[in-house]
Amino acid sequence: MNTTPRRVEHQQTDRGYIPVYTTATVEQPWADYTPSEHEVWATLFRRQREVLQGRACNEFLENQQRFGMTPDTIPKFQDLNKVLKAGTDWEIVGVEGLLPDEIFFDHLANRRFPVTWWIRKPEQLDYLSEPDLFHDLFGHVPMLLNPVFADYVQAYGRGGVKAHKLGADALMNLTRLYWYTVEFGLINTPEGVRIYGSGIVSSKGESIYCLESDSPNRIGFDLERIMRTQYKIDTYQQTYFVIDGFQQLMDATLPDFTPIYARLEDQPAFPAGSVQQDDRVIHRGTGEGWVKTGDA
Ligand code: HBI
Ligand code: FE
Repeated sequence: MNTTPRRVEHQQTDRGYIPVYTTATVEQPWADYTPSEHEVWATLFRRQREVLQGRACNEFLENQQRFGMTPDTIPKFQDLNKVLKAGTDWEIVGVEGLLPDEIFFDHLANRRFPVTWWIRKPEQLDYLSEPDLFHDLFGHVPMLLNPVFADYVQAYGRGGVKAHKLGADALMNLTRLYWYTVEFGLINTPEGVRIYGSGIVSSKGESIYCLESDSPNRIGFDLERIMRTQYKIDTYQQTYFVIDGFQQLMDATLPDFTPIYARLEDQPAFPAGSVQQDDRVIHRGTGEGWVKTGDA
């Protein structure tokens, strides 16, 4: 099996130049993973399970354990799907990598989570610029066992289908919501601020940085604030938004976003690292020691 994914095109977006792969779903070629690929999984799995103790929220850690993922081998989508289907009626589908937005949204709206079948190379343990199996499986799939979060991701997908019809501005607003919640979200818990965002839990450096560095802002969740906030994909985040519970995410998606998008169209965007007057500031970032992804 040729484990080089089929790169079909690159797409210029406001976030940079990103690869977009074939849009079909694919079978996970499990028997073709090499010992070196299982080893990459093992190394990352052990490293992140350790770093996330006391940093990731309990919902993430406990749900991940319910899947029975181990460092021994790359999990089989089929096995995970038994747990996921029974738990929240979601399922994993194999994909080559990043999908065009509207196809990605359609999967989520139908409770299918696209998981990249290939895993990063040993020299990419700390960083790669696109989702791979480790990010998708280790990072995203556990939270889909949380009923409220599972419904939120579906609601996001439905919102995406709608936003895609409304146009580029609406889509940009909605994509920021995904970025600052599903990918880079933090949550307030009785034990302190914890991680639930997938982009963080799959990164050792950012798992430590987001909670322990003085550099980034940590600001209370606010839907419209997030929809106006720019983000970077190739650095650690300069701002993290902190929810008080997963129901807060679900509640935020209940209203129709159409009038919100219309209102936001006339308002300037906020730079990624800015602090605004009405922000519920949990930590005001110093902006110092700001890190390029993969440096730490
Ligand atoms: N495709 N496979 C995959 N995984 C993603 O996380 C993903 C995607 N396509 C688009 C995308 N994410 C984001 O731009 C969405 O928020 C729109
Ligand atoms: Fe992701």
